[in-house]
Amino acid sequence: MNPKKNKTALITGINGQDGSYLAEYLLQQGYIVHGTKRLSSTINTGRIKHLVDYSAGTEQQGKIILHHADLTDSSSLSRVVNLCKPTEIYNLAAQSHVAVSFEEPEYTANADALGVLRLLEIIRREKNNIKLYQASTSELFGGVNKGPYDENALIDPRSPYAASKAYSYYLIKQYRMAYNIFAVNGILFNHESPRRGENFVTRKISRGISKILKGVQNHIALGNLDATRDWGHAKEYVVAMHLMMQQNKPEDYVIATGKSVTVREFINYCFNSIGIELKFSGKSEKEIGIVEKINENILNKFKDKITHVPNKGDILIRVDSKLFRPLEVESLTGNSMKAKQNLGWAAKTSIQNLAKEMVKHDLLN
Ligand code: NAP
Ligand code: G4F
Repeated sequence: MNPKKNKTALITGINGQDGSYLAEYLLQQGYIVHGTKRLSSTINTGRIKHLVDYSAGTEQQGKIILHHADLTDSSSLSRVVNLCKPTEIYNLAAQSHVAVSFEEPEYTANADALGVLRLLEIIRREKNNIKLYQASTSELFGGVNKGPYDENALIDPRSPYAASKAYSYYLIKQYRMAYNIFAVNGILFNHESPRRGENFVTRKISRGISKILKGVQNHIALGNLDATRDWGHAKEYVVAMHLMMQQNKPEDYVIATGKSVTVREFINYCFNSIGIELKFSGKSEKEIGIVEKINENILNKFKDKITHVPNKGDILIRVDSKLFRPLEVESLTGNSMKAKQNLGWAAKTSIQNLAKEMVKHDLLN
């Protein structure tokens, strides 16, 4: 008998970037996959539409089974856990945007901090040994020193988002110790893909390039170009989530590539992938990215999708001070040696290939 056959997973936030990849991965592993979405997600299910069977007029008959639930509503969470009786819960749902958390701090805390408390309380009361994966984050580390950060690094949150995730991080540890619940924090560094939300910087850049080349906009407005991030591929990171949940002992893991680059370098990788070389000049909000050189052999590969070819000297990147955050995390690099040793997991996709994949996807779609 396939030992994985009886496993039932519940993924909160299944229609997010990570939820969609994790659902595909767990289906491949033989799981029965349930997921939660919100009423407002009805227009947001693009990433999982290939996993849902709408023909029957219900969302209960596809490869995955969808339920309505909200992290701010414990009765909805409790109802869904009761209905699908999961062996593993992956809590990926969150108000996941750092800048938005400064504008909606109370809502962010309700969903990202108290939401986890609600799930832990349900698991504690159910007494069914349900395992819990909590989507924790490198934002915990805040950047007080240079890193690379591992599982023992100082927690120093710098946004309402990070403070909420810090609360849930500690809660996971406490419930593990107090009630012997199998609960783990996956401390994931930034991970991206063609499915990344459009308001995160990497996707804003890849989509912005596509819009420039289709004549829809003439430049991309961005905030802090000096920020440094350790960017990996989301499709690989969901495998690490699953591995953490299969260990004998529940433990927290940092998941990262170990290499980081600035937003400006990421912009260059994206433009270079389609044959455009930029030159940056000016400082802070006066900084601009100007076309320096065009390699037509590379750009011509996409000629069917391009309606506007930029010229040498065109300004394609501008800095807008409104996009700076009240408090910035300047630099994040992770050390995932523990994951390599215990889980056999390591990141594979280079930042250059990630940038290339995202730009190509946005140009072709
Ligand atoms: P995402 O694309 O923003 O997906 C988040 C999901 O949460 C969406 O499906 C959203 O539903 C749902 N959601 C938001 N508020 C909710 C609420 N109150 N109740 C129920 N569902 C709610 O995020 P992601 O990039 O896949 O990230 C997944 C998780 O990992 C998040 O918890 C994030 O904070 C964390 N994380 C992400 C990264 C990263 O680099 N991607 C790194 C570290 C940690 P709607 O579609 O309805 O809005
Ligand atoms: O893409 P970002 O919004 O991601 P951020 O803030 O690092 O958060 C992401 O990663 C975290 C893990 O470290 C997750 F926990 C979190 O849920 C989320 O997935 O911004 C990256 C950097 C920042 O320093 C930001 O200031 O890019 C800088 N940036 C510059 N211009 C911009 C922009 N960010 C956004 N979103 N939009 C801009 O125009």
